[in-house]
Amino acid sequence: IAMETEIPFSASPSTLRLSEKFILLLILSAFITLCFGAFFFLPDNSKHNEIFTPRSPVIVEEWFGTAGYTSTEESLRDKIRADHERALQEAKEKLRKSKEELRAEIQTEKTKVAEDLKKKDGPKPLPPVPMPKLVGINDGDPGDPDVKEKRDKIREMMKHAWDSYRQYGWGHNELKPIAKKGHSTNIFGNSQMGATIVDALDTLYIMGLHDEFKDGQEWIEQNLDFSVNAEVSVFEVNIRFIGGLLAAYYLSGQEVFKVKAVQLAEKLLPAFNTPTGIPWAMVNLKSGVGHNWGWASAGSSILAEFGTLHMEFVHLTYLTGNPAYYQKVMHIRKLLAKMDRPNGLYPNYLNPRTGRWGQHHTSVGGLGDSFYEYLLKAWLMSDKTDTEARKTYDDAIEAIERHLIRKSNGGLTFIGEWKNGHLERKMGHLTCFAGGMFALGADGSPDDKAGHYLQLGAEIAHTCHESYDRTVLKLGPEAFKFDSGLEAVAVRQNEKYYILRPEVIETYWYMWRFTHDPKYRQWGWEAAQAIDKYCRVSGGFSGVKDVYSSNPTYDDVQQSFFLAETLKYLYLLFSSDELLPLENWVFNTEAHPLPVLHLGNLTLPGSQDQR
Ligand code: DMJ
Repeated sequence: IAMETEIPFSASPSTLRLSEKFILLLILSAFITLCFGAFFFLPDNSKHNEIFTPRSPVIVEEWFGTAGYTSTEESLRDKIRADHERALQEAKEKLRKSKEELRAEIQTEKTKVAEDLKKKDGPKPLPPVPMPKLVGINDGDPGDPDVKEKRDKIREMMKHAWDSYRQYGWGHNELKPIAKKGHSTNIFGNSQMGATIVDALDTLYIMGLHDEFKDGQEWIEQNLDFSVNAEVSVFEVNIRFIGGLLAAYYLSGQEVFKVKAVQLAEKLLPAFNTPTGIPWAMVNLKSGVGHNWGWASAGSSILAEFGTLHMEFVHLTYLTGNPAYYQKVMHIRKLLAKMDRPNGLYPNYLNPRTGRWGQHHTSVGGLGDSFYEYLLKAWLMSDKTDTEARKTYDDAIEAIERHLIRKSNGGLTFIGEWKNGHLERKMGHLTCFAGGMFALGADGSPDDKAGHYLQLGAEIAHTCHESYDRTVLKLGPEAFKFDSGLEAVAVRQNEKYYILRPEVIETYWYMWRFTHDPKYRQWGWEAAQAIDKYCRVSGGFSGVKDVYSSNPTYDDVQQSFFLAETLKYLYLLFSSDELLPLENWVFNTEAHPLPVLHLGNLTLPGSQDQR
C-alpha cells in the first residue's frame, strides 16, 4: 500500500490525474479566447485595417517601392484638396441661392431619384384607354379637278421639302437648303432630335405620303432619344415634339409615338419645380435643371410658353392615367385666375419665383398668342365641357377687343400691342393667326355674338392679306405698322423678312371652313405660288430677308413648322371638309391635330383634386 501512495516527482503527464488535466485544458482555452477577443473586438480596429488596406506609407513603400509611394501619396493629397475645394464651392453656391430655389432643387433631385427607381423596374406598358373617335383621317378629295390640281401641287411642295431634308439634313433638327446641310437653333439646345421628322409626320400621313412616313417612323424608333444633355425650350418641345408624336399616334395607331411622347413629357416635368409651379422656359433634359431666357423681363416666364401646354398635357393624362400632367396645367390656370389683371389684360411676363407680373406688355402675337388660343381649344377639346376655359377665353378677348383692336384710317382692322399703358399700332405676322381663332370661337361666344366674331375673323384675314399684297414678293413681312399714313407695311429693315410662317394661311383655312367664301382659296393659292416662286431652291425651301425687294436674299433655313403647319394648312385649304373635321379634331398651335375627348362619364385622373 505504501508503494502505491508515494508518487515520484519526475512522473510523466500521463501520470497526471484526470481532474488536473481538465483544469489545465480550461486555462489554455481561456487564454486562446482572450487573444482572439483582443485582436478582433478591440474598439480601434485600425491595426488590422492597416494590414488589409495598405494606407501607411511604410507599407506602401514596402509594396511599391519609394517612387510608387511618393506619387500615390501626392495624388491622394491632391484628390483630398480637390474634394475639399469642390465641397467649399458647392456650399458657397448653395448659400447664394434663395430658400425657394433650394426647395425647387431638392424637389428636382427627388423627382429624379424617383424616376431612376422607376426605370430600374423597366418600362411599364401604358394602360389601355378607350380610343377617341377618329373621323376623317385621310382622303379629303375636293372633287373639283382645278382644286385637286392645286392640292397636288402642295403635296409636291411637301415632297420637295421632305426629300431635301432627307437628303441633306436627316436627323438634324432643321435644314439649311442653300448650304445643303443640317441646321438647329437654341430652342432645341445642342441636340440633334430630328425636329423636322417629328413635326412633319402627320402632314405626311394626311397627304398619303406613306413611304416617307414609314421612313420617319423608323428613324424615330431607332434614334429618337431624350436622355441627352441638352437645354431645350419647354414650349417648343411640347408643341412640336409632344404634339407631333401624339398626332402621329392618333392618326397611325403606332404605339411607338405614344411611348416616345410620354418619355419626353417625363423629361419636361422637372421644369415645373419652381416656387410657384409656373414652369421655367428651358430645361436640361438630362439634369432636369431649368431656367429662363436671359432677355425676358426680370427673369420672367412667358405667357405664351407656360400657357401653351394644356392640350398636350390633358392628352398625356388621358393616355397614361398619370394625373401629374393634368394637375400641372390646371395649377397654372388656377394661379392665373387669382391674379389681378391690369385693364383685364394678361401681361406677357410672369416671374416664376415671386408669382408677380413682369413688364406690363400684352400681345396677341409673339409672347402672348397661343395662351388665348389654348383657352379656346381646351374648351373645344373637352367636347365643350370645360366651361371654365371658355369663360376665361371670353373675358380675355373682351379686354383685347376693348384695348388692342382698332381700325386704321384706311379702314383696316388691326390688333396692336399694349406697352405700359400705351397702344403700339403695330401688328406681327404671328398675330394673324387670331383671325382663325376668332372664327373658331364664334360659335359659343356670349351674348349671341357669333356673327360679330366671324366678322372680326374676316377683317383680320383681310388685313393680313393686305400685308402680303402690299409687298413685291406677295409674301407677308414679320411685322407691319398702321402709323402716319403707312398701313400694313413694314417700316424697319429688320421686320421685312418672311420665314415660311403659317399664320396667315392658317386664318385663310379656318375662314374657308366657316364661310366657304372662294376668296380664301384664292388668297391661299397666291401665297402658295409666291412661296414656290421665291422661297424654293434646289435644296428645299428657304426664308427670305426682304419681301419688298425684287431680288431678295435667302436666310438659308427651312423651318420645321413649314412642313408641320404652312404646307398642312394649304393642303387642307384645297381638300374637302371631310378631312379632319373640326367637330372631331382640334389643332394644337403647331397644327398637330388631336382628337376631341368625348369623356362622357370618364373622369380624368387628378381632376377630382382640382375642383
Ligand atoms: C409655330 O411654331 C407655332 O405656330 C407657334 O405657336 C408660333 N409660331 C411658329 C410659327 O410661326
